Amino acid sequence: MKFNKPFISFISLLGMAMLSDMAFAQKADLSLYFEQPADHYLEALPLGNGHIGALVFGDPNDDRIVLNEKSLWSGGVHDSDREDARLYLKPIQDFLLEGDNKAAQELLQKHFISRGRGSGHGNGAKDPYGSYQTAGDLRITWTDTLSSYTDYSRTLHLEEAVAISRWKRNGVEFVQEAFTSIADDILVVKLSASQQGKISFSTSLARLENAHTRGISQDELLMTGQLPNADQPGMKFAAILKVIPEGGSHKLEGHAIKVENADVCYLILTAATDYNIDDFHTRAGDPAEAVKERLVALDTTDMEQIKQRHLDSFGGYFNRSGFTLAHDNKKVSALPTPERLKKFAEGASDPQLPVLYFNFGKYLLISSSQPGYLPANLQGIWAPEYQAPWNGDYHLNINVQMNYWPAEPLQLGDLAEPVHRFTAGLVAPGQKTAKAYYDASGWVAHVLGNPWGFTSPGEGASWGSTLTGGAWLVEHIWEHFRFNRDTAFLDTYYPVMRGASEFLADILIEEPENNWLVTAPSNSPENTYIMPDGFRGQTAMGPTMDMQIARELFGATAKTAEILGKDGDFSARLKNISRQLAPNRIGKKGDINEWLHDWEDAEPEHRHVSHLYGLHPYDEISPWDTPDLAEAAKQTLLQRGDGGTGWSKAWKINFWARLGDGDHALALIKQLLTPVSAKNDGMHMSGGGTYPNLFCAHPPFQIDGNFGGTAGITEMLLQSHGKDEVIRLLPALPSLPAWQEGSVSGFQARGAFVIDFEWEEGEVRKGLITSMKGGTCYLLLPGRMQVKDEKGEILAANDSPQASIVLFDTRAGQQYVLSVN
Ligand code: FUC
Repeated sequence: MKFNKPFISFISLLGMAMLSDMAFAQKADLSLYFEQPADHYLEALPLGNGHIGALVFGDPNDDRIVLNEKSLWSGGVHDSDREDARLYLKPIQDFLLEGDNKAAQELLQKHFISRGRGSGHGNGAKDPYGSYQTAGDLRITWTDTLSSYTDYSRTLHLEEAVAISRWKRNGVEFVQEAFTSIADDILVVKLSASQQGKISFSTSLARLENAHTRGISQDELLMTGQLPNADQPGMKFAAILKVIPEGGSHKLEGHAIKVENADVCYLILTAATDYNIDDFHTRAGDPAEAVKERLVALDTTDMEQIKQRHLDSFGGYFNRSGFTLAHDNKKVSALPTPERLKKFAEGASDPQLPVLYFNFGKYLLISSSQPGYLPANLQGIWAPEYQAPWNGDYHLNINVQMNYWPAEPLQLGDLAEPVHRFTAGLVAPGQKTAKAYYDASGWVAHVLGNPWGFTSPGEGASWGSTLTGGAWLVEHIWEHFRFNRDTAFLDTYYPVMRGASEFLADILIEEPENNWLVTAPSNSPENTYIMPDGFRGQTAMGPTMDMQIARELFGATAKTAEILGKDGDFSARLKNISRQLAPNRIGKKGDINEWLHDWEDAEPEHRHVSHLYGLHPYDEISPWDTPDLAEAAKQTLLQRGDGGTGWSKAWKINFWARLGDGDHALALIKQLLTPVSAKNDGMHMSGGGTYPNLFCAHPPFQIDGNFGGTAGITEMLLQSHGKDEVIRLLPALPSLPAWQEGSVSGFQARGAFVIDFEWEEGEVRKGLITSMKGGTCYLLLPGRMQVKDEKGEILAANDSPQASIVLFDTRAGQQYVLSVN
């Protein structure tokens, strides 16, 4: 068949019209878009205000919104320390010093793990350790489900933090709009239609266990419950749902509220527990009263104002920073999100997908971590489970830390408050653990963390002995200072740093071959060595990661003491000890040794790359300060390969970015964006990727990879680590054409500088540095560029085509312009 020309152009016009309609439905870099309701939570749209989390399925027949309250944990405060463990410390260390790791590990498993069931091997919901749990479901069951619906779409708008579903039924267009407000601490769902009187549904709150829902008025449902905690009273919780219809009628019917023929209807939900964030040994007030009071205090006469307050509070975080790439491929980027993932994996160009992933990570951080609440956990704030994988806890050997990697560089350091507070909360229980196991001063936390102050070793020798989990958390305190130069903050947290240093300084022992100081017993997170005699084990002394963390912690504590003008002797002691720590060593394969000896790896492609902690997040290894070690780090990564779990791939983006290899970093972004089916939510130790709703797949769903991926992208665009904290623009830009034009705004560098810049043809063309605290700015100034102050005076110029490091003094609040010479 032959078409004439006018017909073809009619068809293409039609195509364009459809495309622009779809483009209206989503912004390629700022929305998640679907053409079906979710039938799995890994297809649902996440909302959160750091306290209340929601996963919206968007079903026009019977909608499910999974609810979470950040502190809703089973279990409770419990003594998991073995009081006699310290008696076994020396015998275990002696075995290690003699090279009998097998005997050391066996003794450790018998006497040096946590008391009781520990985390219940990741299934501790009914143990004292507990599990993060869902608060239940909010259901919206429409009255008319017989006639079918058409024209369905649902979109998560990241800039507004609003989830919208649309559909048509019997010629009427329906819209469901949902958001969680940081400002008012509520979830709001608005149901509207294109004709009056069409909103008819019933709504209920359901939880499968330990809860009871009842109507407390014609328009309010109250769910209350109490979770298990071994033989003691567990956590109490409550959720309240209020229905505010306009027009029509409504009434309480059993445990549900039925609304008939309304024009518009709002649902408002809030939730609380009796967890006391300031002191987890005591209980906060009755959560049922708390939620009722919150609703009484809320003025619902002007719902538009509530929406505006939401947009303002969320936007206040989201709009601080931005990243754009100029190129788009609308043919792919206008498709539903799961199809974009699929096409991207097949090799289609979709430059906006990594940008979307970046924006989504920022969105998730704002939504799952707000000051005054617990940190983002293994699933952020989103869990439909009663037994979350690994209890949805705070793993301290990479996971919770990775959650916070994007915070400081995206000017969201205030959202790291929960992890700083959490760290401070570990000091008291960690002091007890330090005494019980090591007879040491200071405080320790190992691999596991929960809201109940768990600091004991884990219950398995093969993974539970890493004793630098707490020290790694302290890095976030120091990094917060590096980025913000906030001395008052440092003063507040100095005792936490000091205590972590005291512990490590106290427990180090001298190994016999080189007389280096080492930790013992410990693990290199979850990896297995093969000793020359063939023994495969995990219990070790002086794993490289511990040594790197110790150097970082001692250095940070000593510097802090100097800044604060205190503890001169202690800081001298730390500096002295630092010099005796086992150094990084390059092994026979050209890689960095993971253990004190150059032992073989039982799993050469193991997901943890702990011995590169010194490359990232810590910065004692870099291509410019330590080129040999940087080369060995590269060999390590090549030998490890690009596989692994979601978070492992995300970490590797950061590693390659720090090695200045944007192409390899982009290859890892591709790896991380490998589509994983929502149904693949079982436990796998490799394979990671991305679920249809862009949640990171370990599998199962684990949010750390989202945050690590976002942080990795920032590392590709801006770095400020290493000696002198030199600001480097585009340190690891991929060579792919699609990345050659773009912009960055509001990224933060160490030294308290905020940076904006634009690039074309892969070259920075202009930029702006805002100095927040004054001080000297070290900048790797791109070739043929200059820096001027606000008066137009040239402060630094680079006449050569190569980038070169310049420094200039800045004043707080002043801006410095980068332009081409
Ligand atoms: C660490 C990792 C696992 C998983 C768990 C929650 O132990 O080794 O892969 O992420 O945390």
